[in-house]
Amino acid sequence: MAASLAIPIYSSLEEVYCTLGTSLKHAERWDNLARRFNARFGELPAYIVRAPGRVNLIGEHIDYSLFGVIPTAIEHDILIACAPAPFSCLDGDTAPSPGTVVAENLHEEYEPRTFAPLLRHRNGEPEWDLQIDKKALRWDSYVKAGYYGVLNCYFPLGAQLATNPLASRSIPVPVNLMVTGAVPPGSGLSSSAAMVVSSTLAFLAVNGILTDPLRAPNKGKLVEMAVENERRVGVNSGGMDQAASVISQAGSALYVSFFPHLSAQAIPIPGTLPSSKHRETQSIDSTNTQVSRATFVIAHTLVSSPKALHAKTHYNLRVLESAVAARVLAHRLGLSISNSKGIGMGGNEERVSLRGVLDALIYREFGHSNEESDADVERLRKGLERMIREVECLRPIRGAEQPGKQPQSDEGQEQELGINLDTMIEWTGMGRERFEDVYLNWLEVETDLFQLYKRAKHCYEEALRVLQFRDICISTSPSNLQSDSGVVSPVVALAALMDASQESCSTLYECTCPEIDLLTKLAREAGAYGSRVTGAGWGGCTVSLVDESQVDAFIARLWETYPPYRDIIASKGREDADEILRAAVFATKPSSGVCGECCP
Ligand code: NG1
Ligand code: MG
Repeated sequence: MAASLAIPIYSSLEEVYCTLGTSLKHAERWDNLARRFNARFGELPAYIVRAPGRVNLIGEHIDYSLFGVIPTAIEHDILIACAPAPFSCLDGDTAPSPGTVVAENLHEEYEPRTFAPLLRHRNGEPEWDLQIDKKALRWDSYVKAGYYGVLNCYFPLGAQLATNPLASRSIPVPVNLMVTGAVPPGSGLSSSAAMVVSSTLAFLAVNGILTDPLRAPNKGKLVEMAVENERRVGVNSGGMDQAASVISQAGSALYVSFFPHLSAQAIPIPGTLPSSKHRETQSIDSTNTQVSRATFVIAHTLVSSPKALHAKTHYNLRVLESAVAARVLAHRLGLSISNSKGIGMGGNEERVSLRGVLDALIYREFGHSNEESDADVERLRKGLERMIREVECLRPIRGAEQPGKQPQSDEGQEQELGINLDTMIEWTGMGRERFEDVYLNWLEVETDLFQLYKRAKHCYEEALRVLQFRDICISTSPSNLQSDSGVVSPVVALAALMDASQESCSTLYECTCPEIDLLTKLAREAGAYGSRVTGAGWGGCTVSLVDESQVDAFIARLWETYPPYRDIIASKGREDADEILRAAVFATKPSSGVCGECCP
């Protein structure tokens, strides 16, 4: 097995200022943004920064449980042009307070916003307050999220000021900025992370931090800042999107792992692997592999999923269920969770993650090591297989006082049961007060029944699928693989993992919706090797693995068969529908992560 490229995320961010080998299409966007900035603010921007969205190939809803995932940045990105504001360019006659921001967006539906960081006191300590309204979905909340990171890290207040070596002796400058985004919002392609990452970069740039080698954050730090501060908008996300947006390398997928700390590996994507030509030849003779390339095609369900608005009943509820499932498993398996570092969720070591429980099991059964050597990957795999068996003790059984009793009801029915809050607290072995302190004060959720079994089962099985996906991608000899159904090409094996992931997201994690289930089914019928939801789900996009030579036919077939696309064609006519359809379904190339340019 070939070692794939470990990316030095702790090297400096200098390459952010690269000479951009952008295509003409992109160069025009940069020029246009600079022109519009000039027209609005009376000068050219000092910097333009870029952060891309991402598509997740496999590993859904497991990043916050600290399991590795395989996303890749896409070409769609967010650009921010920015400059320190000369006083005369700010609206109004009075001098702006420190760090005032005038934020404009080239897209008309997003209104211009002006805001300034306020000082408030909590427990006697001063802190920055940018007043993010979590109840309203506002585009500038993501700009503010990025700004928080820069203010807290480089302009600390109170006691922090004396102890933080990065602290600036000056005050944050007033900023003019202009945004243009090409990542569709609410679609699982991480427009939010692209906004937060690009906003962080913009505020670092205008305050002179990005160009100061002694203070500029490295890529790992930039990811951490963006993850921590995106949570201020209300979703307790993992770190996949920000890592993909910052660290991705053109032409590769990214294996991102979060345990025991953030690390990333560029892995070749299956486009370079031989694949079977047609889906019908799924089981093929090993000597008969035809060399063709596979491509990822993204298709939008046209169902928008405003994740921040329904976090209580969807995303954050899943985070909580995963965390509590971990706690119950640790309790049931008698695993000590107190001496492992880096296993806690949301910065609390007591809130063990599903990955942390696995680590404690591996430590007890096989001895411990944090290195990701082949032997450790083997231990990880064995540990995952074991946990997949152990999660059976979380089955909600009607009338059972304790988890672990033999199931009595029929499986389908029992899967829907779930457990109520009282039972869940009892299962953790914690007192109510401590439970509330550790879990309910952390995340606000709304549900009658919690699903620990289904969530933990999805998580461990999905984590295993990620390892299998990675193994296939980095295998040096992409010859055909032996599988239960005979010999298959690597692409077919990857596609089978994607299909299994989709099934699990639909039935166990319940993060899809009827439109996603339908679109992935239609994608397979249209010739995709495999197809699945990508991103948080409940709407948004699917990703399909398609033979490169079949991409146009595949896309045309989806336009004809997915009812919402058909409706658009029926109401607008094929020609007028073209632009919408091309934006909804497109092939994607793995793109590079963040970059920026100092303007002359
Ligand atoms: P989306 O909604 O696709 O940007 C979210 C989380 C990820 C991850 C996925 C599900 C944010 C910023 N990102 O992604 O961390 O948990 O869902 O795999 O919320
Ligand atoms: Mg997002």
